[in-house]
Amino acid sequence: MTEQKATLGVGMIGYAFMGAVHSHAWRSAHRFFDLPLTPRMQVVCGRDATRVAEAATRFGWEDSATDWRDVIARDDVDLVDVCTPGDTHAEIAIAALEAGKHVLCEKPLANSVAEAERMAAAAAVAAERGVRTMVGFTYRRVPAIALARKLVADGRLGELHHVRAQYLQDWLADPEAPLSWRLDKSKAGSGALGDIGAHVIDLTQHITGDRIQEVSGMLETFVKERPVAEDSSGLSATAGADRGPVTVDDTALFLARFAGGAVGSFEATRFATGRKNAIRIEINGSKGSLAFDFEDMNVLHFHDATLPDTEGGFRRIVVTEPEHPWVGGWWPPGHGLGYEHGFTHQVVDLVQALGAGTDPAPTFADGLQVQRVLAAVETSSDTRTWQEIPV
Ligand code: SOE
Repeated sequence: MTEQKATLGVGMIGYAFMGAVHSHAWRSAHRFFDLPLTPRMQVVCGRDATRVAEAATRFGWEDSATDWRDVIARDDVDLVDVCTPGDTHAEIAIAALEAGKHVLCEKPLANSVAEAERMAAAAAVAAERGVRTMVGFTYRRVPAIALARKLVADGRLGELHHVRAQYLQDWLADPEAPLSWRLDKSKAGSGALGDIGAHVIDLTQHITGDRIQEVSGMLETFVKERPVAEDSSGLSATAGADRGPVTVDDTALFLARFAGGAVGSFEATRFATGRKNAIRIEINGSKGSLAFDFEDMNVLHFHDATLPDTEGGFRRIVVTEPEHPWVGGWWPPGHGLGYEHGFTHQVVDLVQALGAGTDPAPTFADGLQVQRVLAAVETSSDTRTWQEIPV
């Protein structure tokens, strides 16, 4: 008779793309990894009662709700998973923490530094009561990224000189692609900068173990207005109009100095025609370099500069051995993982931290630091000046 494990009641707010992939993670984590608590998918919440009930059935949630306050009030919910647009992260997460619920919040943490500061403060108070928080920077949980971080930590790259990071998508390159909440500053806070730039800011700091100290940025909006989609309720577009303004950046580029001395170049765009979800990172150090592209996510390229040039060049490491982080829970070597596995690994690490009574990473404080970098890039672009990141 297997021991009956304690359960972790989960309530998820939002059921679109992030809701779908988070649902997959809540369904799969304890079926492939030994966890101290068994997640129980109690309730999913969304504004449209019919559509959220359909989502509950489709994604495996026991119940559905239309008001996130009802989710937070439930005794069978121990953790609230915030999968909504950024304009609601602060209100929902802070209320959930104050109600004693653990919180997993999608990235970026908030739409402003002020909101992120309030969330981090609430998280610090909640942690004193054993209530934990995590921000959903899931690309940290790609095995090849974990290997990259280990190579740097083990000194295999030596002194770091260059950090080169791009996040390239092209789903907005069509000027007739309709307005969505990701193009509305009041909902998303920023465009490519916060949506995907946040990922490469977190990733490069995670891999290097270093922090960005100052930035010089440039934001650009290529397409200033777009067609209004049918379900564009609440967006900035004038009610009844057939076109509305794009109020965020289409692309963000910035230079960075890391505290440890490395220099960085960053690019985040949703107009890189032909690039679908290309997170490209290359780090050059005195003893070696590494290179990664999410569009080939099971591979890490490593150049050992301590070898003679006749034996040099980048080696292609297929990161699918059971000894690589999280891989042992899945398939034999060479079978590969996908986008959704990072979300399952996120749940695995979150639940293991909850079981151990420790703070999951990245914390809300980490999310606040990323928010400060985002804000510094925006200020730099507006003022054409270098901006320091307040510690
Ligand atoms: C859209 O750019 C998006 O869905 C991001 O919001 C996600 O964080 C990223 O994982 C995939 O692309």
